[in-house]
Amino acid sequence: MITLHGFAASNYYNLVKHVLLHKELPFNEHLIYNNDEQFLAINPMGKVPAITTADRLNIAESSVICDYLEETYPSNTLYPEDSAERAFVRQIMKISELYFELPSRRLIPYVFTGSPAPEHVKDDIRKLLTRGVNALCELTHFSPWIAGEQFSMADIYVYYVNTVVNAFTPKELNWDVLAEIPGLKEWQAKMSQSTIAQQIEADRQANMPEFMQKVTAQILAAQSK
Ligand SMILES: N[C@@H](CCC(=O)N[C@@H](CS)C(=O)NCC(=O)O)C(=O)O
Repeated sequence: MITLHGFAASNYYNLVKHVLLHKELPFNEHLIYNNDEQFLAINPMGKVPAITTADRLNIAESSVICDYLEETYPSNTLYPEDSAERAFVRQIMKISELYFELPSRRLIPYVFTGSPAPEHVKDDIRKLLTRGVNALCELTHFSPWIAGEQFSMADIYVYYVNTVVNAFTPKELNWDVLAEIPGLKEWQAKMSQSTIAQQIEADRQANMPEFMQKVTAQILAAQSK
């Protein structure tokens, strides 16, 4: 059976979990945090999530795990058959990772330490997000799914990326980034209503107090050095 390693407060963890649930694959959840030494043996990068496959192979990087799951378990498919259409789905995922997720994530340390991000950092982040907004305005369809008629990996991927964008940019940048893309907020709301997304959200909320405790302890330890 597949084991999913990580914690439910992580949006990357949750997007992989959503794929596993969508594909109706049996899996165990192994609760482990990045700073646990034991985790480095599973993922040398120390980043959540990772999976251990039924064949005892460890795989990390969420998009790589998504591809592995699709290729190994093609039922309830999440990529179009046509290679050009598949590339289009992956293009949307990659742009949302590079230009939405990663810039938004740069705000996290400032949020947790309570110190405001310097203006030059905010400017850098705004520039990257603007490129992402422009590209996603061109590429997304919401007809009814993000890449067109077929529900795809991009729907799951971008939905969980957007949870991070939405958690930090409105407050820290005073900018509702998601509202810039026509149709995106309505689609995000629809995605959040699925049974799978609701289960994942309940699990995320249950994990939040412990996650916050861990993060606070890490910050205090770093400050006392
Ligand atoms: N590129 C990785 C990013 C995963 C990631 O950044 N996960 C966060 C948790 S949400 C993490 O492990 N952060 C700790 C760190 O960056 O060292 C992926 O797609 O899986």
